[in-house]
Amino acid sequence: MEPAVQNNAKLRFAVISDTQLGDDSNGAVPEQLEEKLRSALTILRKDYFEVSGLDAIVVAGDLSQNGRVAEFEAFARIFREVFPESDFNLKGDVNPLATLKALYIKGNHDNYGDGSANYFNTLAPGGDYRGGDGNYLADVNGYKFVMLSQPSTINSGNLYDRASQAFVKAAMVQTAAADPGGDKPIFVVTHPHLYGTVYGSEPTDLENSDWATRDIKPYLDGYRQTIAFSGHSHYPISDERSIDQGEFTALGTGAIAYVDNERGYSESPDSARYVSKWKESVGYYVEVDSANTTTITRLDFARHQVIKEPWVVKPPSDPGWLRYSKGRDKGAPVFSADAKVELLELQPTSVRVRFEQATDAESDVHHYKLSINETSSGVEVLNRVFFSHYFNLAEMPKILTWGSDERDEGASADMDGELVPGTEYEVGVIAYDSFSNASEPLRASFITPPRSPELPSTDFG
Ligand SMILES: [Ca+2]
Repeated sequence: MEPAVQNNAKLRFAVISDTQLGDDSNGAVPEQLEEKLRSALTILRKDYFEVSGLDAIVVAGDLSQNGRVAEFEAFARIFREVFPESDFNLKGDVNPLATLKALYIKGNHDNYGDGSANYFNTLAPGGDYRGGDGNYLADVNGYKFVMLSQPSTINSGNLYDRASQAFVKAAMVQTAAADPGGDKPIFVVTHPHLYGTVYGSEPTDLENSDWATRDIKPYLDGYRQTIAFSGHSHYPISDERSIDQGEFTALGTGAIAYVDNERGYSESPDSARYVSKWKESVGYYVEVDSANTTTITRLDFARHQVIKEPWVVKPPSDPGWLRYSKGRDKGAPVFSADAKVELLELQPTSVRVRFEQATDAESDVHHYKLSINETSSGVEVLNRVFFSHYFNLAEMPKILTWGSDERDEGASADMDGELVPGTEYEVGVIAYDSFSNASEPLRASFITPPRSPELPSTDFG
């Protein structure tokens, strides 16, 4: 991986989240999860800390899976093992001479059971943290980080109590007042997304849920210099919606533990069709230069690669600030000129299709819709919706196949619809990008074979 570093950066930090160090059954921390954290930190060390320097590592919550002491201790042990120079703040053991700051918050999993008490008995977030349920205002090279934990007072992944809201409000007012020009970024870190910003923060066409809080955004609106990071959903950061600008800039942080996807498709959100979700592991490397331009590089820790092009956020006074608005991708995906739907396994009541994936110039191909219409009536008899697997990054397959009778375990889409033997159908495959633009369909027609005649019984007994 080419380290994408600039020489004039004033601030360099990494952002990771959702390490979920723990097991749902017996409390042991799976070695595989420990290794994923170690591997991500080792890449940050070798490619950045040892090359250009790294000022801080931000962790946007869910260090643990169950809030157990052993899980927080595992996180601390691995962090200190890879970065002995860090101030990773263990309770009663703060190193004021550290050259790397560790900025972390509690996520909803860190509150499970006695998690909140275990967190504070094991760790010391913010180093000099003195109160406020894990909330603190950190300073790194003169840049402020508003660090907001999930409060232990509310049993929810998406709600904040009055004290937490008051903390954010005061931190924003105080930080913004110190920079009247308003160009210096203010970093805000929460565990849930901020409703109405990044991918996963609000319901989509098929998914009737969200991974976001509505309690914090009102205190950030009006501060365009805000750059807010949030985790929780584990949604792919390869998705261009994982950066969003409206009132301010927001980014989803993906996850170290595993990738997750939308519900409501014919394919499971945990699909292991090509690669296990447990392989994926992503995060960010961020630089701020002397002109207050923030460059965000997406990192694929699993494959030790950079993901696509960096995102560049200019300061608010620059006319080029707004690059990542919601409606920015207007172009539809396209199939190559010689692409076609191939029909495999044509059966009396089902068919399987195969096609070369479409591409999209502005964002990503996110999913496909397969529709089958009866030719004579034109009536749609079934449709299936499945992922492009762009979340498998360099292992995204070039060719996809899907069966009309296929449904992943864990998928939630309606599976009504069976073909009738001896009938002519038209099949269409449409590619959708992350911004819901639809390609022209790839089409083919076919006739289902008649049902095989009953074979005579061979049982003469
Ligand atoms: Ca597009």
